[in-house]
Amino acid sequence: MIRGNGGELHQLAEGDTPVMTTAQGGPVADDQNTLKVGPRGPALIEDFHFREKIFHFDHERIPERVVHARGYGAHGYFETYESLAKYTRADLFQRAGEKTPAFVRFSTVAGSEGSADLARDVRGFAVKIYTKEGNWDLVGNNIPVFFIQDAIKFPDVIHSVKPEPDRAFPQAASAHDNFWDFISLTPESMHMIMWVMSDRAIPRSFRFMEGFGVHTFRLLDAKDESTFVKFIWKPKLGLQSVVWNEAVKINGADPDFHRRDLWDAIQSGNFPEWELNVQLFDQTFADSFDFDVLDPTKLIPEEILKPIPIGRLVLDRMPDNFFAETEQVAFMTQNVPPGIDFSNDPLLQGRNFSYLDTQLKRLGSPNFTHIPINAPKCPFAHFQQDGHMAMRNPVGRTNYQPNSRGEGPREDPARGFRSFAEQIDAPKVRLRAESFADHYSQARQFFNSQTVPEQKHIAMALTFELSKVEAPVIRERMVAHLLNIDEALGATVADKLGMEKLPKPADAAVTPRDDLPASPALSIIQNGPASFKGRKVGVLASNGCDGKLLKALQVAIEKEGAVMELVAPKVGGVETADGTKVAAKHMIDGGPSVLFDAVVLLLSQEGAERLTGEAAARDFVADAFAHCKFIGFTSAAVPLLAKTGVAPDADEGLIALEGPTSAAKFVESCRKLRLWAREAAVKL
Ligand code: HDD
Repeated sequence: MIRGNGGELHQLAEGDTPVMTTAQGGPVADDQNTLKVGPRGPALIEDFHFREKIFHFDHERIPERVVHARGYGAHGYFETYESLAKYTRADLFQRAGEKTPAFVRFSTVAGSEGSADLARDVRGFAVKIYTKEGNWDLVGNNIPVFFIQDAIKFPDVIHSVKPEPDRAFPQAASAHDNFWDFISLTPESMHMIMWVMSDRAIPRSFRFMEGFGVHTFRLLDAKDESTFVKFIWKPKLGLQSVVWNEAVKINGADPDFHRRDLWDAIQSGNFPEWELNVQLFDQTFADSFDFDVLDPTKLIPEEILKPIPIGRLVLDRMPDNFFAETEQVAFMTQNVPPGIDFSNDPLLQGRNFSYLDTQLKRLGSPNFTHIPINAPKCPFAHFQQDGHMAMRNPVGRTNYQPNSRGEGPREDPARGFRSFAEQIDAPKVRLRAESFADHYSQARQFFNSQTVPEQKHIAMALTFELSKVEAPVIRERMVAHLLNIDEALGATVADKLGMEKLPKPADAAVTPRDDLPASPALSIIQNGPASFKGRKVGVLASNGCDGKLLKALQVAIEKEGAVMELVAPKVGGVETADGTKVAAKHMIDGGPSVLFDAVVLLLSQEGAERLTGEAAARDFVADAFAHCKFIGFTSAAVPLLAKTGVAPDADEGLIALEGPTSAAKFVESCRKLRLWAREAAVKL
């Protein structure tokens, strides 16, 4: 129901259905039939209710975001751990334990609003914190570096990844000529490319990914002294991604996989949490660091500069209305409170123009700050007035400063935002700094920091993407870059693409370094969770299955903080051997194993016999095995395993469930999330 600002127009008794009205408030008598001359028409233009209804419907859409169109948001709060007054005068960091309201929107970059969640893509991680001194927007990604060094190239990188302009495909996919053509001609993108080809680009859940502010920012203390800072969000539930073969299938089985995951978690009270970490450094560190801290294609390894946790973000409430909040939320990098300032990173400087401009296009009025999701939650006062949809206008006669009536707000040099007074004496030029010229060393460091399965996934992703590129010259140019990152990687990709001979390594402005030590913080597998908390087990059950074991599984899974969902031949559920009826969440065709982190085959002999004949059941098992998941099974389920070519003792990821204590043991094994040792055998 839509409520007017002045309260309810129609006073309702408890239980009454409200009277439908037009947008002007007029009660409606008939919403089923247009006004016509006689029952068989023609229709009359006089029908103002019909015209208003259709007019409004015709205008329901606003332009989707030119990037990050598909997103999902949630409300929550940021809690400060300790006072950071030593480094910043930003109000939200002054008092230990203080909670500040926040709104977060996660997104994919390339796909349209209706695209699938598991595209191989960067994920946006945009946080708006409604501080007492104005909104702070930390508009980050789940990857700490970016494709380009200068904002002037942003339209090019985005044009290249979006659907090609003549044919309008592929949707939400970088696997096409235009993208790789641009990338192969842009060596500065190589570090980011390694991240995008890694499993970071196919996260299992928004809840299991990191967020990065990417740029170097400044913190300013009460005396305007500056400390450089990089911001990192770390998920309390640890990192986790899926594998590509799984991602492709999830997109078919549940294109809203990430949305549903966040919705389910928050609605069931399992509020996801991230810690905000900072890497703090001064000019001396910046001068001595191997790379330029203003270059957004570089990161500072955590092993060199330890991130310090300074607070936590908890998401505990879904929006009431997706459009009003998630679609209309307007993030802007230039929204920083006093005490936080920009660096000269040329990408950040360009972003500070783009975000304000894009909101006007999207939301249609300079008054987009009047929309509740964008309005500050602190007192505010200015003389900006009028314009489309102005909801708040100054009252009284005076709408300017200075004025001789002593009316209206005045600026306050002590409390207001002050920029860092950096001395700059340099010519006005269009030049890229030489300190930005090393494009391969950190790409190599990233690759060297991955575990063997992760390195393999990168090689497979590159092969897949380049296999979709039609022009051999683009494939060759990319392999030439890969040879500068890791020779074996370049050779593997070339071989898998069927290239007859290796190209010459690409010319490098700076010789790639091989003395940068591996950084374990860059690997997902080395930063997984300690428990199975927040994960999901799919139990494939049949009539006549062991009810006690089912109960024991449920108890063990819930004790771990995970969720169990029942998959059955019929969604009505199953009747266990002891006659208990249990409802299912999915029927087998609608609940493939790609939707779960681990699976159990809880079958009776008769159930197993029936299911061995069903493709969906065989796929359930085959995919769980191929995706290196832990599989619990009752002895009656062995024929189903056999039918899919899986030996019940193939590896330690296959766990026979005998008796109620086996349930707890199975859940304990699941803490490892995946049995990567199996991967070589399944040849995914
Ligand atoms: Fe951007 C949206 C993150 C570079 C221009 N960007 C947008 C969103 C995120 C990012 C998370 C979605 C916000 C939301 O949920 O509404 N963008 C980044 C990061 C970048 C980056 C981490 C590099 C470090 N972006 C970047 C550049 C430009 C833009 C260089 C332009 C010069 N970005 C935009 C935009 C968008 C946007 C066109 C589209 C919709 C919007 O802003 O509100 O202004």
